[in-house]
Amino acid sequence: MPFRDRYTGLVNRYRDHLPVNDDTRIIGLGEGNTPLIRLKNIPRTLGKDVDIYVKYEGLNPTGSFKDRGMTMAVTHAVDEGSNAVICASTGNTSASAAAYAARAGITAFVLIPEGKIAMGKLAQAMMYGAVIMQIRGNFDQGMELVKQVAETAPVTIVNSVNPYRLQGQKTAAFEIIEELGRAPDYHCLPVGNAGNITAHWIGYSECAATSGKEVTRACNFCSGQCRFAGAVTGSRPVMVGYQASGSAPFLRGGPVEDPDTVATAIRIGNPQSWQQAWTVQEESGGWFDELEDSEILQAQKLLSEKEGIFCEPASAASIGGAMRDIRNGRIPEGSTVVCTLTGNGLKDPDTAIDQCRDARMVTIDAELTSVKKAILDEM
Ligand code: AN7
Repeated sequence: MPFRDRYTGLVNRYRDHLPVNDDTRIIGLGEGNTPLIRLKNIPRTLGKDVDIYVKYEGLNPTGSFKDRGMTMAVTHAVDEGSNAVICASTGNTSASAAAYAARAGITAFVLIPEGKIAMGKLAQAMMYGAVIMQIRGNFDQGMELVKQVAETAPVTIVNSVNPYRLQGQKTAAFEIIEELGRAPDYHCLPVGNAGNITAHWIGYSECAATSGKEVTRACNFCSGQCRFAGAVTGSRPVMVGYQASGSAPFLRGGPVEDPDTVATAIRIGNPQSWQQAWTVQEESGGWFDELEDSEILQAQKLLSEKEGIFCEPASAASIGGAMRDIRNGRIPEGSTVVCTLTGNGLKDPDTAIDQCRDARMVTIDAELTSVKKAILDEM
């Protein structure tokens, strides 16, 4: 492959569909282009005729889908002359903001809830050199503080309230359509702030526009002039959002005061894209549902064990929810389903090890007979 054609990230790949011009300095780390993996073993256990694909966003540069949005948000912040970005975060946004800020040579300020973010994410924010503010409070309180401080301080917010974030994240829908040759019938995602489900809907809607079907929300940056160059599709998926029961404002019909869940990434009680998410649900004919922590962890383990794919707990809500809705027929047989695995399992080793107390692990002497015996015992 000629050097100029190598993959350098989603902004270059989808340049014509993103708010950049020819001389924009792109802050990128090769994000996007993540695998869409067809599940082999789980569908068989469901006893239903469905095609399930997972979009493994945990393989982005910092291990989550946030990188798609962050390359766009930080590119734009730098383009505007900003020297610092700020975010509140349950973990992944802070890791991503820190990495892209490092790449750009600017400062990242991150507000995280003390004691409630997964260890891998904290390690990332520290390593990338962010200024970390652990708050004695939750994500929602951090978010309010960030919005207030950004009114006067010279910092650019890179949470998903920044519209450039959603522009970057919409490219996941482009990739799925290119690979499947059409939109899936159902697209299932874990929902926290609801930025990602909104971004996917923007992406699918822009693709649908290319075949001349009615589209209700055009690209904000090109007034609907863009023409998606990939596979042509007139259809859009039904969008399904899953939340953790202890942190499920979309199921309760309003903000949750004190959200709690093992899936700390989606420990969010006051979603920033509240209205947009309801619009997505209405326009796509989709729904929200909730999973208990135990169901989330079960799905995470099942996906690892049966398919060799390790995602973080929050991400597993998508596959856990989809499995339930396939079993009960809400997602009918014959459907093609895509589940977004938003973050890498390595982000949260503590939760993983905690639930593997029955792991097949023995401690033995460093000698051949012991190894042989262990093999025979486990066969
Ligand atoms: C793995 O990092 O909000 O519904 O501050 O990390 O777009 O909020 C993370 C969210 C799903 C929810 N899965 O996405 C943060 C943060 C993972 C996540 C979500 C998040 P949105």
